[in-house]
Amino acid sequence: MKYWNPTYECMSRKEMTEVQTERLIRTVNRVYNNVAFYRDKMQKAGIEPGDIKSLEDLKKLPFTNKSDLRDTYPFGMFAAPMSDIVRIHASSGTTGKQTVVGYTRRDLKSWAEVVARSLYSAGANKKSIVQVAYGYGLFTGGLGLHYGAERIGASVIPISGGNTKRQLQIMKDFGTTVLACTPSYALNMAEEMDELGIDRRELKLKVGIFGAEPWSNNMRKEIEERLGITAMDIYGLSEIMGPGVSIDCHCKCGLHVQEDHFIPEIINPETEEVLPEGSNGELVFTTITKEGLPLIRYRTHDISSLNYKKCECGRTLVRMNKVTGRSDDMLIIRGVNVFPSQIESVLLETGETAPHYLIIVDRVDNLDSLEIWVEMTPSMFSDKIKKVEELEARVRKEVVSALGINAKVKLVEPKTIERSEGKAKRVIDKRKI
Ligand code: DLL
Repeated sequence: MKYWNPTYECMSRKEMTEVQTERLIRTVNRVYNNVAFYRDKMQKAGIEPGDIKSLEDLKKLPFTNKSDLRDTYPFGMFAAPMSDIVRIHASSGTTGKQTVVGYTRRDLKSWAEVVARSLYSAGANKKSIVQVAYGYGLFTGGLGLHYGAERIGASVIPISGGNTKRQLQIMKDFGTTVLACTPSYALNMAEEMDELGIDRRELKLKVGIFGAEPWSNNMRKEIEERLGITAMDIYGLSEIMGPGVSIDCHCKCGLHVQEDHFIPEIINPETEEVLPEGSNGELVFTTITKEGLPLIRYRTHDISSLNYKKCECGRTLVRMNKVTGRSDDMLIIRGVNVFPSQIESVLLETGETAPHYLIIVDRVDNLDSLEIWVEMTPSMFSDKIKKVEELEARVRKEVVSALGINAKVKLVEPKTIERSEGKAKRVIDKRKI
């Protein structure tokens, strides 16, 4: 079967609107009655639950920010009593307190359902052997994929992240067909395979379920070629649920959002105005089935756009464009906005370096500087200095012409740049240190 749940994945827009409206009204009542934060916020804005009668009314509701979760740390925004919370996750974040999220039993069921749909959409089924190499623990990646994979009846290998040699041994011995991990870790595995002399034909791997960090389509191609698989993009964030908020289908032309659980909007991050279909802006989600931590108009800071056109795969769920980065990851270099994924795309496009890079931004004499370290391939490493310099100049030219700003490109020895086992760290911004 092609779809895990065709009733919801393929329903008409009219039916979806009815489902969403009913669930939105229920959620607004729930947060108003159970969460002091939302009651106060709505009262201040002069809104009562009764004012929300249709999806059009969504925009009357106030936004929720990550800082609201931090201010009410740890459980202040939970809408269910702790006796009904059966799981707690947290996202580390780079600054300050963690963001804590709680799930009721029903929430866990919904989560497994959306991940089950995602796995089906990516081509997995009950015969699949799924190696979950996302981290298990407070991070939602491991357990999120785990229960979704169990839900479809696949055989799950809960290996978690790290110990790459063992990952590959198990992948080979157990006949893993689906690998779930971050794209940067998948690349790390491909490299380790080359080093160990494992031919990809010795593996049964067919599909990768990659997400939790931005990755370009060029990176997708690179991983697909090196592992001989089809690489699917899975998106999600702990505050909203975890992995499974949206997923690619075989068309790879946008990620279908599980709209009967999460209503997406795109806003202008500065003015907070809702933008029309197709516009690029910040993704905002309202959860409409969650009991533990329902969130109204949660600002993700992720940049994307929405597409309601019919998809070839038959799903009617709205598609969001591949997330190219977060507004807070966007580098402003001498006034020009640059996403790390844009740099990644250019580097991989040249096809002459290894796909491992690090972006270093600094301010020297009051001027921003951009330096890109990119690894040489092992064969290039033995080349003459002149050849290396020529390549440096070529890559630099490509980067400068694509980004429109000056940059220094430095080819570094193989294995100089730290490898990732989870979310990769690609940028060092010394201006912030
Ligand atoms: O990363 C959940 C997840 C786990 C998603 C496994 C997919 C697979 P957080 O740690 O809360 O949750 O981080 C959420 O990661 O706001 C995005 O900025 C980024 N992100 C997640 N998936 C993608 C993706 C998990 N497919 C934050 N593409 C989000 C780009 C992604 N960025």
